[in-house]
This record gives sequence, C-alpha cells and structure tokens, in this order.
Amino acid sequence: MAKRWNNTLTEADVTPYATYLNRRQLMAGAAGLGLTSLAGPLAAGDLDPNSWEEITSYNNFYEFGTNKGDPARYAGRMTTEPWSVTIDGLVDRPGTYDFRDIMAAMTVEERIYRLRCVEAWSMVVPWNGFELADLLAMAGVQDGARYVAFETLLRPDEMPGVSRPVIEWPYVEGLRLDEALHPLTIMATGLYGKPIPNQNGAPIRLVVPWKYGFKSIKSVVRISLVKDQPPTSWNKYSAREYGFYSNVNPHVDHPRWSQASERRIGGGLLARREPTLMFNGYEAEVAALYEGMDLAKYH
Ligand SMILES: Nc1nc2c(c(=O)[nH]1)N[C@H]1C(S)=C(S)[C@@H](COP(=O)(O)O)O[C@H]1N2
Ligand SMILES: [Mo]
Repeated sequence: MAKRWNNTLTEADVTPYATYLNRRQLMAGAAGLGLTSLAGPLAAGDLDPNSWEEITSYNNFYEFGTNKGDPARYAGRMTTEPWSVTIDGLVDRPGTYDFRDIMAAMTVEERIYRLRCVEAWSMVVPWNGFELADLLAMAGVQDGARYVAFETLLRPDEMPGVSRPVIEWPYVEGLRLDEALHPLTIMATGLYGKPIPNQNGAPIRLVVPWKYGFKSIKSVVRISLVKDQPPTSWNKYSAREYGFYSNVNPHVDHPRWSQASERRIGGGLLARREPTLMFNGYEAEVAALYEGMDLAKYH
C-alpha cells in the first residue's frame, strides 16, 4: 500500500531509545495494527512518480563513474548475491546478517518519496522497503548509541569509478540516532515492486527523504551504532559545502548555487523550476527533530 506522507506524525521527537520502543509497543498494542500504525492516515497524494526509465537511467553512484549515465552502464558488474550487512558497534546482537535473512524478518511496504539532489534536480520515487528502526530493533540498540554510521560496498574490480579518488572510498554516511529511528527513514530494497536495480543501490540502500540525496547511501554493507558523530564522505570532501545534517533547506544556499528551487527530472526542457520545500516537503513530520537548532550553522 502506498504511503504518501503528510503532516500527521506527532511522534517524531523520540530521542531515548527505550522511550521510543515503549511508545511503539504501546501504539502497536493499542491499535492492533502492528508498527506501521505510526504512519497515520494516508494523505491525498500529489506525488506523481517518475518513470522506471527516468529513475534507473539518471543516477549518481560515483563508484561507477561521475556521469549520470555511468551507473546504468556499469553497475551491472556489481555482484549482489550473496550479500550481507554487518551490524556492529553498540548493539546487543552484532553480526553479519545475510540479506535473505534480513528480508525474511522485515515487512516490506511501498513508500512514494520525493528525492532532492543537492545538485538541484529532483524526482519522485516509489520505493519498496522497511523502516530502518525495525532493522535496528533486530540488532538491539544499546543505550550509549547516539549515531548510526553506514558504509557502501568497496569492490574495485567491479567498480570502475573507484580508481579515481573523487571522494575517499568507501562511501560512508551517517545519521543521528533519532533521525535513523524516524519512521520516514527506510532501507529500500525495491523500486516499482521489483528488486532495486544495481544503479539505484542494490540490494539494499538507505533512503532519508528530507535530506539531500547524497545522505541516502547505496549498496550498504555495514551499519554501525556509535557514540560520536561519524565521518561522512561529502563532508570530508568539503565541510563548508556539505554539512553532516544536509537537510533540504531552500533558505540555506550551497556556497556555489541556490537551493531555492529545483528541476524535476522528466519535466522536459521547457518545464518551470519548482520551489524547493523545507525538509523536502516533510517539515511537519521531521521539524521537531531539529527544534532549537540553528539550521544554517548545522546545515
Ligand atoms: N554509495 C553511494 N551512494 C550514493 C551515491 C554515490 O555516489 N555512492 N550518490 C548519492 C547521491 S548524490 C544521490 S542524489 C542519490 C541518487 O540516488 P538514485 O540514483 O537512486 O536516484 O544516491 C546517493 N547515494
Ligand atoms: Mo545527489
């Protein structure tokens, strides 16, 4: 069932993990609907997804080259079977989890999300996936954990792009724990009901719809629960241009271009640019995570 997120979430400000879990259990018990009851009612959708062709041919996956067509051309070389994700750090059940075992344990649903690249283009993507919170619950987050670090596969013989030091490989990303546990944050494993294509981050990638696209790290092989804010690839490349948070924000420009508007892929050459929305349109759901923070400083 498609979920088109609207301003119905009020349970977003969940910092201590125990509080978070208790609330989920309470809600699940009360509603008898399972954990997805956090989602709230479906909104009238204004989200018209981009085509399969658009989503799978215009990509950023620098491990396969920096041109938009490179991932579609070269990512087929990446071996995705078998695949495992190591979950380690501050968890009760660290280990290397086979992708098939993860899939057997998770409930996959459809999430139609906006995707806003920091380069000021955007798409709407019908992902299939599950909440990252459910995967983290499987591993058992310990009290001291405050951030989640992610790492992409690094396999140079299958990745023509990594011979060039565009960024430092492997690609790494990170979220604050409450961002990672937010019900909008998913691990995507499918697209349009099919397994996710290699160029989009097969077999499992992060999707954080209120942040610039580069936070949504592809082809994840490691998830670590950590105490301190982890290093992230684009922040290491240029901290001034790419902050750790990188929430979509039309009022905070990239040093080299405006972030006030965006070009929707598939709109055609004559299409008007669309205004970029605060938190990419998910402000009602996520603004509470950043209450009291200077969003220009913590960009
Ligand atoms: N490992 C890895 N993940 C990545 C990237 C990348 O180069 N390598 N590019 C990011 C950027 S800049 C964007 S905009 C999105 C694009 O996702 P899509 O190609 O599925 O639209 O993936 C992100 N995840
Ligand atoms: Mo991007």
